[in-house]
Amino acid sequence: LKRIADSVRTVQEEKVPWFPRKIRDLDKCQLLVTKYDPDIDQDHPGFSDPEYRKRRCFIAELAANYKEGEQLPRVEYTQEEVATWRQVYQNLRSIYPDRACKQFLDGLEQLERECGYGEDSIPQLRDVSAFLKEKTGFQLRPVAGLLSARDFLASLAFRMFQCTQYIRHASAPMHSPEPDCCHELLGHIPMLADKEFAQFSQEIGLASLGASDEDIERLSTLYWFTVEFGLCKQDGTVKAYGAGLLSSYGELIVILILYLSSHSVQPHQDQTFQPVYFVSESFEDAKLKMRHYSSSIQRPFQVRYDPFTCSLEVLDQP
Ligand code: HBI
Ligand code: FE
Repeated sequence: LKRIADSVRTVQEEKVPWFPRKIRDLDKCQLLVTKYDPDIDQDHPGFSDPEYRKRRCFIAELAANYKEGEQLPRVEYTQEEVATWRQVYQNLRSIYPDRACKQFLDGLEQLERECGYGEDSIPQLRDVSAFLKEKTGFQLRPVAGLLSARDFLASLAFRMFQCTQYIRHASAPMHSPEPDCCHELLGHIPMLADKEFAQFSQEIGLASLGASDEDIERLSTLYWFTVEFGLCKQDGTVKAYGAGLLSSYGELIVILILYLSSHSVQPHQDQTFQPVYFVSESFEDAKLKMRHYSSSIQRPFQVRYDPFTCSLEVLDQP
């Protein structure tokens, strides 16, 4: 009998994983995944560069010490770091008009006009966060590296985007296995200046709160094939809106050749180029499909975001 009672309790306790209710709770959503860490991964371009690893520790520390509501830390970037940024910026910027979707180009142009985006300096999270807050209500907070999917998605529910602040190693400017500031600032931020996309992102986040591990895995796959590697049809051709594409020169060049290969969802692999892409008929279409999917997630409660207090109302909780 005791054993039955114990197992009943376990089932009830496991039913709803903890999730943040107010924006300050995001201080507790900082679980990192270390799979591409330059201190651990021997294939990381910075693995045998002690200077680089020291720099990464310094910037990681800034993120680890950050608490919600504080001013976002500024980083004084070195000449070498700015040179890497310049190379990435110039290369990508030259092919965006051809390869990126309208919403992205529009966001990037606004960032260049109003937020100091350009090849000469790496934008500071503080400035970018203030810019986004005015456009779509999204804000940034610093994160030390690749975040667990659950914590990453949960922050989107609050229109908070967790942003890395270090830059990739100078020896490999064209592709990075982990997110870095080129990926965030060039790949993600221009899209987050679009109202519709911001809404889409928050909805994925809301769907993830308190979801089971299996559902997090599925939402994460959905995120991967849309927000990270999504393509959409525009003006009779295929354009990129996924941040993984828009921050990787090589990938952005080859997608138009590869996308014909398949349209189906497959387990992702992020070490080399994506073998499979997902093309939506339109951006709107991707949003509807995501909504349809997330409404199928079973939860014993509903969440409603209150934009006045930046907190969640949880309804029907047992
Ligand atoms: N962490 N820092 C960071 N940046 C991301 O873009 C990111 C992440 N963790 C997970 C993630 N993206 C997604 O690919 C999904 O797993 C949710
Ligand atoms: Fe990303």
